[in-house]
Amino acid sequence: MNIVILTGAGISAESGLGTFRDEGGLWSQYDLEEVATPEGFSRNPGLVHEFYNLRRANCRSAQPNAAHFALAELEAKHDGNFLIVTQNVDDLHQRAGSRNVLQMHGELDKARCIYCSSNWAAPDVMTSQGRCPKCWSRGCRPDVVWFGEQVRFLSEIEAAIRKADLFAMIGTSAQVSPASEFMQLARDHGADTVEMNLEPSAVSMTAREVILGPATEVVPRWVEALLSGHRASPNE
Ligand code: BJW
Repeated sequence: MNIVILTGAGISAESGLGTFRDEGGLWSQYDLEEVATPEGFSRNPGLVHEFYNLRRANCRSAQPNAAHFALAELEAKHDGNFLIVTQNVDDLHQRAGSRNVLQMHGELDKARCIYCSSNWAAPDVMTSQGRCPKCWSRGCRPDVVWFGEQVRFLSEIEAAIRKADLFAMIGTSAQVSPASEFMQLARDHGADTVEMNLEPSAVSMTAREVILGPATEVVPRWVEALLSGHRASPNE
């Protein structure tokens, strides 16, 4: 069986990392046009670096939770292809032990040169004055994907989804494309589709099964059922 899992900010919420669109989330504290677009970065790089420096510090002190660990266990015990596609820029899946992870919106722990595009390990405090270790320019930005920029690994992700027998989406509001289209793609290609979330997402109607609850409770339970063969089948 081929499994593809799509995760969003909700899976890391119980590790203490903020989501974006929930009440009190990051977009209620920061204007997304100012901190998550190339235009915002050109206008005020200092503000954007401050936003990401703070989130990087939070991420470095956060720990993976039971949902991240359950997915790592599923990957280790599953006989077949297994891929986690995450919209998250944190590294909590990898720190929980997951191996096959694609971070489609980039990585908080990396810096990128705006001139030559090379990337390197982010310092604790990044500024635009940081020098690129390759071309020595001063033009340092977080290695993340902002609105209007191309997401990473898209053809690889879509190919895996087309071959998936099971597609599960965890902790995302599915309001940002192209990730918001993955559930439909999986369904169109015959995969069983499951959503796990605190509340229904924008694409819940596309899922065969919607399991509501905190990720640290519902994901380990779902993984246990899957590994023991007790999961509800698509025809039940
Ligand atoms: C729990 C829980 C618990 C809580 N347990 N669950 C009009 C104008 C301009 C652009 C567009 C437009 N219309 C469409 C677009 C495209 C645009 C887009 O989709 N915009 C929409 C907002 C309308 N998309 C893009 O621009 C993308 N690129 C693109 O399309 O490129 C095309 C292109 C082609 C060729 C050349 C060039 C371009 C890029 C999108 C980049 C998104 N970037 C961000 C920031 C990344 C860096 C960072 O982290 O700062 O990614 S925005 C932000 O949203 C972040 C997230 O990954 C992403 C998704 O958020 P997520 O994960 O869903 O979080 P929330 O908060 O929304 O939801 C949390 C969920 O968890 C909720 O459901 C809760 O219920 C749940 N939850 N606690 C379980 N304990």
